[in-house]
Amino acid sequence: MVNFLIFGPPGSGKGTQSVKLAEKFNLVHLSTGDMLRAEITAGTELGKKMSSIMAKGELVPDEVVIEMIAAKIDAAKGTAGFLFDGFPRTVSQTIELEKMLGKRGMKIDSMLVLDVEHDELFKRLILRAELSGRPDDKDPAVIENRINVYKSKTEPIINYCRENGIYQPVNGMGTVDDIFVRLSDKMRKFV
Ligand code: B4P
Repeated sequence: MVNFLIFGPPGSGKGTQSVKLAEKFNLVHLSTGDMLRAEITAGTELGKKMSSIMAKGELVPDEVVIEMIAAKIDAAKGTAGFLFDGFPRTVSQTIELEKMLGKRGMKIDSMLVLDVEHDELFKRLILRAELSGRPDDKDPAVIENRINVYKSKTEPIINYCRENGIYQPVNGMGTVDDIFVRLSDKMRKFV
C-alpha cells in the first residue's frame, strides 16, 4: 500500500488534482472538505454545527475530522492506497493519522506540497465562488483568513514531515495539466 498527502493553501489545487491522481494511480481519495460539505448538504446535526465554522474560514475541531477519516480508512480495506486531500490540517491531526495508519500496518509515504503565489490563490477562489457558490470562497476577508489559518495552523506540518524525509515540494503554478504531470512524476516513484 502507498499513501500520499496532498498539501497546500486554499486554492492551491489539492481537490482538483486529487480527483485526477486518484483515478490514475487507483487510490482512494479522502477529502475532509468534501466529507464536511456532504454533511452540510444532507442537513445532519454535524453539518449544521460545522457550517458556520467553515463559512468563517476556520478549521473544524480535530476530533470531528479524525473520526470521519478513521471510518473511511476502515471501510476501504483492500485498496492500493489512500490519497489524503485537505487532511491533516494541524500537527495533532498528523500525529493521529500516523497512529491510525501505524495500527493498521501502514504509513504516509509522501507529502506532496503545492506551492502557489498568494494572488493566484485569491484569483482561483474568487472565480470558483462565481461557479460553485461556496460561501467560504465568496468573501475576500474569509479567503484571507483561510490563508492565515493555513500559515499558522497547517504549514507547521511541513517542518514536522520534513524531518522524516517525506516532504516533496511541487510547483503549483501553471495549467491543471502541467501540475498534474509534475505530481504524477513524483508519485510514480512510489507505485
Ligand atoms: P477544502 O475543501 O479542503 O478546501 P480548499 O482548501 O479551499 O481547497 P480545494 O481543494 O477545495 O480547492 P482547490 O485548491 O483544488 O476545505 C474547506 C474547509 O473545510 C476549510 O476551510 C475548513 O473549514 C474545513 N476543513 C476541511 N478539512 C479540514 C480538516 N482536516 N481539519 C479542519 N477543518 C477542515 O481549487 C480551488 C479552485 O482553483 C478551483 O475552482 C479550481 O478549479 C481552481 N484551480 C485549481 N488548479 C488550478 C490551476 N492550475 N489553474 C487555475 N485554476 C485552478
